[in-house]
Amino acid sequence: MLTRIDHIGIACFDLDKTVEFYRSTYGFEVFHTEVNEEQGVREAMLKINETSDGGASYLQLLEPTREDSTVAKWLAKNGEGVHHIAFGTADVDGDAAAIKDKGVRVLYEEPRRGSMGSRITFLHPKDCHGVLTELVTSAPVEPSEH
Ligand code: CMX
Ligand code: CO
Repeated sequence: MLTRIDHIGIACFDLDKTVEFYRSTYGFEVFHTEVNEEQGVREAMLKINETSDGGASYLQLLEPTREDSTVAKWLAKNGEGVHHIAFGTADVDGDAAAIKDKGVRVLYEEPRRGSMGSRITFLHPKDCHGVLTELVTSAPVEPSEH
């Protein structure tokens, strides 16, 4: 069951400048940063609120680390902006299988590693009315250095 908005993924050209915009404009602080080489991104997670299921909701600011990454390709075509939405679930495997059975393309055979040790998969935007949709099961971990 999808129980929350885990994050909104926002693609940007310059992560440090974008982090500074969210800090100085809204007062959102960086909760966690990491590089995910498999996804080809350097990212910052800004925690917006905690939720009643023990999870949280974040903004995920994404800067590409290489030209051939999905985010670099998307930025070249669209410029900066909202790239995807992610729903949180306690069971990404079960929810992905159930959604696949409804005829929506699930992009990964098995969930892959996402932010902060989470397990993630994606649904094809063309099957979701134009919205690239991620499913996330969080890992119960402490924030890392940033
Ligand atoms: N939102 C909505 N539509 C999108 C999209 C997005 N983010 N990215 C691509 N599309 C659309 C394109 O506009 C295009 O539509 P048209 O044919 O009408 O022009 C179509 O999908 C195909 O796009 P493409 O540019 O040819 O891109 P690809 O098919 O190579 O890749 C996708 C699209 C969804 C398969 C790829 O982006 C993907 O695998 N995404 C999942 C991984 C990811 O996004 N990782 C980065 C974030 C990591 C994280 O959140 O942790
Ligand atoms: Co994401």
